[in-house]
Amino acid sequence: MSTLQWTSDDQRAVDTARILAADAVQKAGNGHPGSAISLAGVAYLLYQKVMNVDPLDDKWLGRDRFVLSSGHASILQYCQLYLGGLGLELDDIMALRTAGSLTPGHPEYGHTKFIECTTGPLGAGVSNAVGMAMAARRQRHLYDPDAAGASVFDHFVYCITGDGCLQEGVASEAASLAATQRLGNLVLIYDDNNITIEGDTKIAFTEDVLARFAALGWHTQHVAWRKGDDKAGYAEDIPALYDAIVAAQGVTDRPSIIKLDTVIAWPCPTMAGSEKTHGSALGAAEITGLKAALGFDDQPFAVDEAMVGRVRANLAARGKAARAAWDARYAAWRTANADQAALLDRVLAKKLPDVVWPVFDKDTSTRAASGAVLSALAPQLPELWGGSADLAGSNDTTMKGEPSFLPDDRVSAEWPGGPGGRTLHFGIREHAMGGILNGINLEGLTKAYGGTFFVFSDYMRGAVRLAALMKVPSVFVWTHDSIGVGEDGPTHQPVEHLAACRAVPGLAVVRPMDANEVAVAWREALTRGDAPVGLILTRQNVPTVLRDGSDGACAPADGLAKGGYVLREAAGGAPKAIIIATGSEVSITLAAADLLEAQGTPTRVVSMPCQEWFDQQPIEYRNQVLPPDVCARVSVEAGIAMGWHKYVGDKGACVSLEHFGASAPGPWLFQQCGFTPEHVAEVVREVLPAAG
Ligand SMILES: Cc1ncc(C[n+]2csc(CCOP(=O)(O)OP(=O)(O)O)c2C)c(N)n1
Ligand SMILES: [Mg+2]
Repeated sequence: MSTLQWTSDDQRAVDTARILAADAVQKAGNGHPGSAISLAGVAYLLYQKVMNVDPLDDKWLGRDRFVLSSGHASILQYCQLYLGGLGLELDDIMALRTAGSLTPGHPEYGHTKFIECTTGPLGAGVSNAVGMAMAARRQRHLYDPDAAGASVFDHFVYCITGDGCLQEGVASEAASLAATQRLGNLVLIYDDNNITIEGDTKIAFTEDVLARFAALGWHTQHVAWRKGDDKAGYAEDIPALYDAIVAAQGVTDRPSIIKLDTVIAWPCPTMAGSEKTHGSALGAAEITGLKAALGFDDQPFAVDEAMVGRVRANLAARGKAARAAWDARYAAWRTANADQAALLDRVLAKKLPDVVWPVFDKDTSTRAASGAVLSALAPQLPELWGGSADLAGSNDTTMKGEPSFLPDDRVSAEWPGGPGGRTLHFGIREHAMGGILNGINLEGLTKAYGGTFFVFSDYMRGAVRLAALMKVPSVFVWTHDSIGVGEDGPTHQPVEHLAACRAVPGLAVVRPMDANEVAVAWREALTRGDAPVGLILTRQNVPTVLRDGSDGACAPADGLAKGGYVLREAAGGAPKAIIIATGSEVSITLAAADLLEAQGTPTRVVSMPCQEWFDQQPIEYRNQVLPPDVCARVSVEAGIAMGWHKYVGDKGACVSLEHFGASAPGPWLFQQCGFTPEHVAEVVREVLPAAG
């Protein structure tokens, strides 16, 4: 027998959520009412009976997390935020999908309170939820290492997905890793309604989803509200679902999936089960029928406010009790764990301690420098953790000597560790890695980075874009950043990737020129905290330039923080030409400037590791670095020129790479493709006459 208490108010609230979904979409003239109507009971059950939620504090550390991976059904979540008194009112529901409303077409993190994650690109939410579940485990081990039994840092992550999410590769990638990681705090509810936009899923999706998840290593349950294809026998058995959720909570060595067979838009009188309800308003007649079936007046937004008040009061009381119990445990935890409490306060304040940053004087690849920085940070920033998509050695993402984040039975001789470890192993799953990093960083009590070859940033682009949209400070470590990769050839040599990444609004693309710029790049990535950062690093060694203030030395690497800076001034201080370069091309550019200087052309070299940060500087600074009257400007970057013209101007030129690379030694390719001091100097000489 289920222990679920379910009153007539509960049922009325669920039915209210259904008619609100129908009315809101009808008023907007567009939207996704179907699964919002049929899943109203599921969402209500989670918010009102299952999850720990404090309506007074959307940032409560003890809260359970909810991710609506089927983001198109945003009105499903908005109705629960309204019914629960979680920051939305009826006016917000009425303003669905209108400009400036708190109820945009898909849930947006940072815009609407109690939305934990921006969703909409199908499958991504599953990877975010997996990341949150991983973060919860590490947070517990980091902040409450001695916890025996429950910790204040424990919480569950609940995720609703549909057919769409589970067709997407990213969900499978993440689900596979979730099982390997034995994420007992993750519960996925799969709305198996056999419907996507093109209709019956049998045309494209015929696998046994539960068998797949069982094979991955998940705990699986099946709750059949629909009996086969028979809509007539449909029974929305909320207690059965509740019991399955309770059972899922009890399974702590594996993530849980509950396959819930539903009929989309049930109980609409004629359209239930139809794909037409997925993404269009139902029409007045159908809504009249729905309201009649549910016993509502035939008026838009006919809400029983007294009932809503009681439902809100229930959730408030439940939240208050949960909060009070948690607050007492939290206070005890703070007393018993003063160091961890200080760490938590610092991390919540988004501050770094006084970090000792490494200083480099030997030539090295920028990826190796990044690895050295991470190892230096390991003891200083306990909140920092990360790993790679099976390229740890290549990406230099491992902090030396740190344990792996693995269940006890998954550690290997090569990778010792445990459930509270620090080195992440994403496997070869770049897209899921991106989503998981976002999920971890959304949880907010640790900072996570992840690496792969830069060329495979394509595979994770969806997650990178969502990180930028959410302003989540994930750090993407992308090594092997150009034709300098060499013999692996064009499949592994990024060409258009710098431009492609710079095209993502809000993503900072940082390509340091040497080891000391790498250290500053990490400092900036970890201190800014309001946007994702891609660190673009070389495979091959590059010179570590002298910055000791001596004659002819380069400027301090701190200039990287401004995105671009005068690395070496022209002799005499009045440049006739400016060469702007990034990463491994900067040292070539310095040599080119030497040639030009020797021939009597005073040449300034600008290191521009991050266009985005440079563009944020005041115009006075930008004009100092790139004086408008010096028009002989050349950019040098081993990638397509797209994006450089705004810096070099009409009279300038770009030394770039407009075609794929080839399988050959990196130095040979640099030579062949014109990335030599001689060629760069020649291009500068070509632009000099026209530039005046
Ligand atoms: C990555 C991605 N591809 C395509 C879409 C467009 N799209 C939105 S919903 C949807 C169908 C989703 O079906 P399902 O998850 O079963 O939702 P239901 O119709 O049952 O509500 C599609 C293709 C998307 N949002 N994201
Ligand atoms: Mg569906």
